[in-house]
This record gives sequence, C-alpha cells and structure tokens, in this order.
Amino acid sequence: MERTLVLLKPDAVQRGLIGTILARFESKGLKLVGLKMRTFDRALLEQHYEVHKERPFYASLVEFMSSGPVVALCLEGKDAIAVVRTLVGKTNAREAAPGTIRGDFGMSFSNNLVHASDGEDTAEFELGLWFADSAELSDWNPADLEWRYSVKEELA
Ligand code: FUP
Repeated sequence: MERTLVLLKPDAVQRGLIGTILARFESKGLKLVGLKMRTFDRALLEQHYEVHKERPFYASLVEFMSSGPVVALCLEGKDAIAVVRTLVGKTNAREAAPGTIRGDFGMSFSNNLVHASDGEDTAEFELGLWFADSAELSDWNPADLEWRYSVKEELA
C-alpha cells in the first residue's frame, strides 16, 4: 500500500467543494488516513513549494495557499500516488479532462482546487512535512478491504 498527500486548496474550501472532492477519493476506494483543516503558515508552504522557488509564480502561489484554510489529507491505497494524480487531472483546470476533479470543477490554472504528490519521493517528503506528527495518521482496516481489492491478486 502507498500513501500520498492531497491538499484541498483555499479555492476548494471557499467554493464549498470539500465534501464533493473528498467523496471522489472515498468512493474510488482510497482509504482516508489523515485529515486536518487550518490556515497553514507561510513557512510550511514555502518548504512545500521549495521545488518551484525560482519560478515566477512561486510568490503568488505561496500567498494564495496561505490566504485561507486548506484541508490536508493523507490517502492510502494500491498505487495511491498515481491513482490520485489521475483523479485530479491536468494542472490547468481548463485543459483537464471531464471526469477529473479539476476538469469537472475548475476554470483556472492557479486556482486549481487540489494538490497531489507527484511521485514516491515527493509523497514521502510532503507527508513528513504536513503530517510530521504520525499520531495524526490513523491506521485502520476498512471492513470491505477484501472487496475493494482481489484477495488473491492484490492482498496476498
Ligand atoms: P501540479 O503538480 O499539477 O499541482 O502542478 P505543479 O507542481 O507544476 O504546480 C504547482 C502549482 O503551481 C499548480 F497547482 C498551479 C501553480 N502554477 C501556476 O500558477 N503557474 C504555472 O505556470 C505552473 C504552476
């Protein structure tokens, strides 16, 4: 099983889309392992977007992400990182495919509703940052796990 970080950005919160977006991940079969909402410090967001530090949009991105509440999620599942990226869709929401979260709910490049870790190393780094206290992550077994996955092929 793999874990990944998802952020519901301030535009998702302001537009009342937290439940709708969360339902996409839950109904897909991903397991919710961590969930918290607050207006996060600039310092955290600067670290999170460190990779974009030299890019022209960096300052406005950090400004936007620290402008109001964000919901941070840790999701778990088989190939969760790639599965979540597929559900989220292309960065520019205007170009994102219908059926994806950005494709269905967004019209903007920068206000694109969701962040999702883009690889194994990134997921490890980002989860360490956003859920530094592992007590905020819950280990639990969904009662229907053996129906979400093939016991023989995927849970052996
Ligand atoms: P993504 O992995 O799809 O979230 O996108 P990136 O990591 O490439 O970019 C992070 C965020 O920066 C995007 F969600 C939107 C913003 N961004 C811009 O505003 N302008 C750009 O040219 C590229 C990214």
